[in-house]
Amino acid sequence: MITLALSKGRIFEDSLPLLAAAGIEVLEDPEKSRKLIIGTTRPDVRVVLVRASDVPTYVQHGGADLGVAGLDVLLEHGDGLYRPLDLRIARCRMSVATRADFDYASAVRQGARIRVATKYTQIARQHFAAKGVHVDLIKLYGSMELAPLTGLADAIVDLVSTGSTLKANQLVEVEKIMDISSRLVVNPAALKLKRAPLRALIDAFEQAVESRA
Ligand code: PRT
Ligand code: MG
Repeated sequence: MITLALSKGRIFEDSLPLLAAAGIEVLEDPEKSRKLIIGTTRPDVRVVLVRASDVPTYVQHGGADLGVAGLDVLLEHGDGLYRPLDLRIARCRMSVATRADFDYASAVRQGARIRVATKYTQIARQHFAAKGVHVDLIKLYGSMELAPLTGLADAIVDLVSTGSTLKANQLVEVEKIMDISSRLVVNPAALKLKRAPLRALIDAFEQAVESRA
């Protein structure tokens, strides 16, 4: 049995065409069913539904053989996973945003200090360290846009797609940190034990990604 970890929502939706290209259809709609384990048209392949940020944990510890997770989630999780493929789905960017009246250029000159609220503390720490800026990180789990508006922080580091969330909260994107997309991650031990079927699945995904490029 091959177990694939996906999260509900955009990653699940965007993974369906890739699965279809590999000849796999899921037998249930996670938005309608409450089931967490979903069968597929391939009797030896099943999908487990987990929180987006739990996908690396499932794959690393063998709760799933492979999974799909955003680069943001993977960078925050750290090492320990084989990452064979950029699936180019669920694309967005990681950016710094501030209030329009905040002087970001001065705040990030060498040796300055800035207060940054984010869910992505590893990415933010690394980004400001590389610029030589001292950063006071404030860890949040959601509604990050509120932080600069309430004076909790000078800036936020968050994912941006259309930009409408920032705009609705009168924030401006002042710096792009990196482009983000979702990656296929594989448990290294599973790749040894189930080499042939996993390799075939990875190759099918790869071909599907290439043909969509
Ligand atoms: O929701 P939950 O807490 O369970 O987990 P999650 O938020 O991590 O899951 P989900 O499904 O929302 O996101 C899964 C992955 O999709 C992320 O890890 C990203 O790699 C990717 N992705 C792509 C995004 C976006 N686009 C995105 N726009 N993840 C989140 N957003 C959010 C962003 O945080 C911000 O709040 O959408 C808002 C901005 O969108 P715009 O269009 O207004 O700019
Ligand atoms: Mg979400």
